[in-house]
Amino acid sequence: MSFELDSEHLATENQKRMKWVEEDYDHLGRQLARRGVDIEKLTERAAAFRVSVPSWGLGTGGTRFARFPGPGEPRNVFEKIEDCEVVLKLVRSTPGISLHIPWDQPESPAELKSFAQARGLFIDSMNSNTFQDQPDQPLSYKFGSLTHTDPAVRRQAVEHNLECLELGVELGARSHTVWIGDGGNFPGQLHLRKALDRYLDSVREIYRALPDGWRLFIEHKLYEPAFYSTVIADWGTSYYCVRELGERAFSLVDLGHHAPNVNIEMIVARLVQFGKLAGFHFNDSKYGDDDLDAGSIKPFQLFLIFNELVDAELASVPGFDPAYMLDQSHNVTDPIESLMTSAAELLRAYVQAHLVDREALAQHQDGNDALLALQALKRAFNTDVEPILAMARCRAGGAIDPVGVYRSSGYRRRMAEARPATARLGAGIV
Ligand code: LRH
Ligand code: MN
Repeated sequence: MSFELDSEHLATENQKRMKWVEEDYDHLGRQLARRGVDIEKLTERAAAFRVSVPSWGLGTGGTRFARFPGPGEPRNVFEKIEDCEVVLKLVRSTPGISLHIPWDQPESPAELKSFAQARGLFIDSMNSNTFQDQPDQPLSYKFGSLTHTDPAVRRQAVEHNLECLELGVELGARSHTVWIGDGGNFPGQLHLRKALDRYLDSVREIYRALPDGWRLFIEHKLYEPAFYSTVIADWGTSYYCVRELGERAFSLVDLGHHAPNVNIEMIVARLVQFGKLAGFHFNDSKYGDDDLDAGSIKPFQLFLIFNELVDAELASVPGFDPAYMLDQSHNVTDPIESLMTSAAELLRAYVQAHLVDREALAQHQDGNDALLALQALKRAFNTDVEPILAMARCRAGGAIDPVGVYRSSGYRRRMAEARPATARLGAGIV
């Protein structure tokens, strides 16, 4: 496929919008100057913000009931990378791709790596998969993987993770993410303490094989696919495990993996304080692990999470180096549009969090002035920073209006022609 989203079209579309961006940017600049904020410095920070895209987010997602494929779906990892190039071209903040194995297993790792590099992309985190059985797999993960009662199944799951590490080294990745769905559907099905012991025995082997300079990310999740007990169900269990494993193990926070109303920004503050925050799988949800677009349901929560992250960044908390990744399932939208929009929503929360007057906030906190403390946060959250986001994208060679440029480019229509749909109807997240 050689259809390029050409720079001329991008430039023309930006030209149409440049006047209002400059007007709004200058106006916001004056407003922020009154608050002692230099808009140019903030725009530089915005331009440096990075978030990785999940390879599994480029196809249409689904649920256990059904998946309704969209036109021009990527049929392999190379076409997923082509679509990631479009996202990067238009929003400029997404050079990293997280891969999922075996969904993205390449025949030639070197070919895949150079294919990505040629498009300005790099392979970020590797993700193993012991929550599905592969066609030629000797032993089933129906009753678990790294925590299975059968040592042979645990062995098989550990081996798969070790293969992901080896492949990741060839692809230039620097971290490995382990999420397992292991758990039980009924009381008594699992011995809750022994299951965790088995987990630690297995993951220690993976940790021991971690290549130099790599980090291991442990991802907790409250429930699903297990519906009564999940072995790594919450941040406390994850934190205990990463402490047990060693200094290169960290706890990854997927926003959708918590019970409704859990204070996720406080979990973030704790993991930052303990020096064990791996980073994030950003998305949003109303009920369960809905994997909806980041900032689409609870934008204030997203802001409060970035408020904790920016506070740590400005305080130069030792070892603070979170990996920002999206992990979403695009069931009813064009995945490219959702990924671009979500990357922008993360950047919005990050820039707004830099607008918090932290000196004033500290005074209100020390003075127990709850109302003014909240107002200090709300004032930042209620600031429309869109001109900064648009200007940062535009100065970096991206689009002032990514979705507008993408739609008028006809990319999806061209992909629908170039990528005849495979007759793969069915269900599931990918
Ligand atoms: C589990 C999860 C995990 C991935 C999967 C695709 O719900 O968040 O991060 O492996 O989604
Ligand atoms: Mn996730």
